[in-house]
Amino acid sequence: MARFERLLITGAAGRLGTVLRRELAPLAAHLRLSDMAEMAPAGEREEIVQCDLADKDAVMEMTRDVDAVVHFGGVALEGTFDAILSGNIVGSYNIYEGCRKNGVARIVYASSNHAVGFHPRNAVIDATAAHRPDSIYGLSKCFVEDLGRYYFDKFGVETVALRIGSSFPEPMDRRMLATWLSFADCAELVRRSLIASGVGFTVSYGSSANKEQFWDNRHAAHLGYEPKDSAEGFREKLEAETPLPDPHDPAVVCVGGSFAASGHFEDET
Ligand code: NAI
Ligand code: 15L
Repeated sequence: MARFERLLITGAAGRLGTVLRRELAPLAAHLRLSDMAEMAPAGEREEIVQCDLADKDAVMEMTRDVDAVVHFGGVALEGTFDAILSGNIVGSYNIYEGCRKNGVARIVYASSNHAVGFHPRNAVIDATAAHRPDSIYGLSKCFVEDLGRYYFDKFGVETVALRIGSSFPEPMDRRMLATWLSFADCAELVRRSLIASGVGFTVSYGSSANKEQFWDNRHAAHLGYEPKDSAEGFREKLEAETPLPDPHDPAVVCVGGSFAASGHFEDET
């Protein structure tokens, strides 16, 4: 049975947005789907809003009459400061303002492991770990997490910030043996983040039930998320395909992998 009258999903044309469009449909009487890219046409009980998150007026309108926002839109990789400023920082500010002014109760935000990407993997961090962004992209995730904290403390708008590891059809390298989040587990984590009561401001890591883990998710136990998949079944294949890495390489030492090891994006382009 639908628990929400209307849910807004941003980034609905993207990799994870496409999964969530399908998987969250039973939760809501209406899904409002937004992206600046073109999407498959609206099905029954769907509404399409094609706009740039940096367009304040469009976002204000789009957040009207929704119960909760699943905010997955934005630049999903390292990029230029201007692109990240517009898509992630201005865009997310517009979402939070729209929610505050339109009385939206909760935002489930796609943060990233890159908000804490400079922590060493062997430290097994939890949700209280300090921000240690590994990129301008990671910095934008730190900003939006703090935006969520601020909007809850001051205005009571709830946030679940999901520090997603690596959500792809399957793990693609050795690091993802720890960071992989299957699409099914990702959808379940978002579903739990939407329906759990009294989340306030919660940070949850997002990975499947992988044998290897870089983080301890006990502070998000109240969400009731129980991952079902595991990267372990891919280990043999991945280890056979990829050479043993240099254990001192920052890409191996740090949670954020190659994001931590690479230089400043704008110097390299
Ligand atoms: P994606 O790139 O496939 O989807 C992002 C969507 O946002 C795209 O459809 C894009 O058109 C849209 N978008 C970008 N800038 C926009 C703007 N200014 N206005 C409106 N729409 C805009 O990426 P993916 O993998 O689906 O990721 C979704 C979210 O999850 C992103 O916020 C990403 O940072 C986050 N995430 C994803 C991880 C993964 O492993 N897939 C890991 C950690 C975080
Ligand atoms: C992310 O935040 C990115 O959106 C995704 O493309 C992957 O790079 C992922 O992190 C990761 O760390 O594997």
